[in-house]
Amino acid sequence: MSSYFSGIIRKFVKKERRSFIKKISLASFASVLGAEIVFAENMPKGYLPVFLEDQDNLKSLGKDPALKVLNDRPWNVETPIHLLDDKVTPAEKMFLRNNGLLPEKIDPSNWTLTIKGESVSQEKTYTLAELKSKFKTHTYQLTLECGGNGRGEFYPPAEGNQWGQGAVSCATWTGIRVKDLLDDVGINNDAVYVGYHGTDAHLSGDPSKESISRGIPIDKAKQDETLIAFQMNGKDIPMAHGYPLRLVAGGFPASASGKWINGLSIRNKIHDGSKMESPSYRVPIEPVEPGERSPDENMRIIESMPVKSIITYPKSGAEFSFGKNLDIRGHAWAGEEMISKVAYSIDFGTTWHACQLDAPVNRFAWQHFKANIKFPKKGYYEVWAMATDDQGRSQPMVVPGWNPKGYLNNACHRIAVKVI
Ligand SMILES: Nc1nc2c(c(=O)[nH]1)N[C@H]1C(S)=C(S)[C@@H](COP(=O)(O)O)O[C@H]1N2
Ligand SMILES: [Mo]
Repeated sequence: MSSYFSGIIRKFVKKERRSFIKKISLASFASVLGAEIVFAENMPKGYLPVFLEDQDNLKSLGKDPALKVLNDRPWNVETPIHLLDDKVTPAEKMFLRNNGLLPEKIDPSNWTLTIKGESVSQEKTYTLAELKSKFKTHTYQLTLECGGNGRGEFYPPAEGNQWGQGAVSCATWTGIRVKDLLDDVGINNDAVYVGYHGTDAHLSGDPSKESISRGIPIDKAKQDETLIAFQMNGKDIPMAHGYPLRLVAGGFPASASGKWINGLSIRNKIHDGSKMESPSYRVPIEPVEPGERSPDENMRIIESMPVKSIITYPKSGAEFSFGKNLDIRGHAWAGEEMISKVAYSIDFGTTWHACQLDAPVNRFAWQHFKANIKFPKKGYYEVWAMATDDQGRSQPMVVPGWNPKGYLNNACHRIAVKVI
C-alpha cells in the first residue's frame, strides 16, 4: 500500500475514536471555518476537515493554533514570526522539530540517565531524583535555532522541511551543568565529544535504530551554560520539548540539544550516532554550485550558528496612518557570539539606521532591538533588519550560499508595511 493511502487510512482510524466530531453539523464546521465548505456533499461521513484536524492536534501538543504544521509524522511545527515577539519564548509558541515519533509513555519515577562511552572509566547511571538533588541547578535563557531554519528560501529547493524563519526559540532552561556531571562520573583525557541518546522511536518503528543521536564537542559540553535541563520557563519541560530531561547547548544548531535523553556517550572520537553522518547538519567548506552535492570530506559539522535577526513587531503587512511614527522591535542572535549592532532600512537596503540594542540576559541568549521609524510619505515600504556580530560579520541581504541540505540561511528579515 502506498504511504499516501496508508496515511489517509491512519487518519480515518484516528477519527473513528472521536465520535463526537461526527455529531457536529456541517453548518457548525462552516461557522468555525468562516466560510462555506464547497463540495461538502462529497465529504465522507465522519470526515474531519484538515483545517480542524491541525487545530485539534496543535491543541493536544500544547501549541497555539496559529502555529503552522509542516508535517505530522514526524511533528514539525513552525512559529509565525510575529508570534515570536515575547522576550522569553512561551511553550505554546515554541517551534517543534522532530526526527522521530514522540515518546508515548514517560514515567519520571523510573527515568534514568546513563553516562557511558570509550572515555569514561566506568559507566554510571543516575535517577532523575539523584540528578536534581546531587548537583547545583542553574538557569539560563538559551537560543535554539534549527540548522534548517529558513530552508524554504533556497533555490533550487533543498530537501527537508521547507521552514520559513520561525524555527527559533529562546526559552529559559533550568538544570544541572554537564561539566558537573562529567566531573562526578570522571572522564578520561582523551574525551573529545559527547553524544546524546533519546527515547523517541525511529520513524520506521525499528527499535534498534535511533531517530537522532547527535552531540557536541567536549569543550562545548564543559561550558557553564550547557545543561542537562529538567525545567523550561520555570516548569517541567513540556512533553513535546523533551520531558523529563533535555541536553541544552545554546548557540549551536538546536539539533545538538537532545530531547528525552536517557544516555550520554563520552567519546574519544567525533560521535557517530544517527544524523551525525554527512550531509546531515553539515555544510560545504567551499561554496558549491546550486543543486550540486559536495564530497563528504568537504563538509563540516555546523557548530556556532550565524548572525541573524527577526522583526517580531509589527506583523508583516501592517497598515498604519501617515504622520505617525512606527515602532518596530525584534531579536538578534549570533550563535556563540554577541550582537554588536542592528540596523534597519526602509529603502531596500540603500541606507541603514541604527536600532537601539539591549545586552543579552546571559551568553547565548538573543538580544532585543527596537527603532522608531518615520516614513516620508504614504505608500508601500519594506522594513529590513540587519544584525552584525562582535566579529564584524553582518547578515547578507540575500540568501547566502546554497548547500545540499539548506542550512544556515541568515538573510536579512524583511516585513511589508503600508502607510495610508
Ligand atoms: N531526541 C530528539 N532530540 C531532538 C530532536 C529529535 O528529533 N529527537 N530534534 C532536534 C532538532 S533537529 C531540533 S531543531 C530541536 C528542536 O527542538 P524543539 O522541538 O524543542 O523546538 O530538537 C533537537 N533534539
Ligand atoms: Mo533541527
